[in-house]
Amino acid sequence: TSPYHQTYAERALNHENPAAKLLLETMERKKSNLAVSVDVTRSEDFLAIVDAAGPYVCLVKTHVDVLEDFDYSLVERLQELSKRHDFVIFEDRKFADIGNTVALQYSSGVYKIANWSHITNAHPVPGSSIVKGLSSVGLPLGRGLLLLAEMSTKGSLATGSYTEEAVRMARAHRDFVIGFIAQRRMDGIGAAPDEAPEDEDFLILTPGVGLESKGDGMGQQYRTPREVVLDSGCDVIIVGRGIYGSEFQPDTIAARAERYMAEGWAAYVERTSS
Ligand code: S5P
Repeated sequence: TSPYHQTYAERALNHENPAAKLLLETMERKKSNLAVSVDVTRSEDFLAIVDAAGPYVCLVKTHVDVLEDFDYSLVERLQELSKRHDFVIFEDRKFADIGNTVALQYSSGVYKIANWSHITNAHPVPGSSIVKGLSSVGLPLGRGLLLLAEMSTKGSLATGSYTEEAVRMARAHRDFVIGFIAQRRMDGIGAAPDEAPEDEDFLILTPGVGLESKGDGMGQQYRTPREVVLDSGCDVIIVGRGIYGSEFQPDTIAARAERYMAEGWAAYVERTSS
């Protein structure tokens, strides 16, 4: 059976990469394929949102560079919450430079992303040297990388042969590249029928998910959890403003997260039982 029909628990066994395994096991344990994306500028709001949504999510996606009062102690508090609520951490850094530069950006600077983020991501635009650079830092630490094979935005250039090349790049580095940011399953894409490895199992993490809105007036496009998980076969739904809104009210955040979690899981149950 294809990853589309397999359970997250079955798929955890197919993965050697510790970050991929951890994510799949967490999804199964918590019965959640929901990731919350927390794009706010104050650490206090950031931690309150993570704490409120934490019980309902398998993963927290961060953009630590938008925090105007960032201090490295924030990382320790995030790690505490990650232990308390049992979620994986994904810094959405979208690396896009030459191997040597991304290795420095990943390991060093103010954020030292590789120290604490189980998963990060990169644009495939520089070619496979970006994976080499990042894996020189991340692989010894048991980290995992997602390639941006597609984007959720209107007019995205990551389509067609670009997407196919991204999948080929991942296929050549399966120890470190655990999957994609994409809008649909990528199994077998860009491979001749006899070329796609039979055990190919990439994780698909998908942003652009919302129940109340179709877009944000700045190019973002939203689909529902059901469309994303059942129709398109994606594994993790990434929801930001649909959960934390503009008020950052803990009760509202928890209620919305619970709703997205329920919808995402129901779509997965329907998919794996069909
Ligand atoms: O194609 C993409 C890739 C990413 S990682 N489209 C996206 O929206 N993202 C990220 O997902 C984006 O950077 C933001 O952090 C999140 C979506 O947030 P929302 O508030 O629109 O749900």
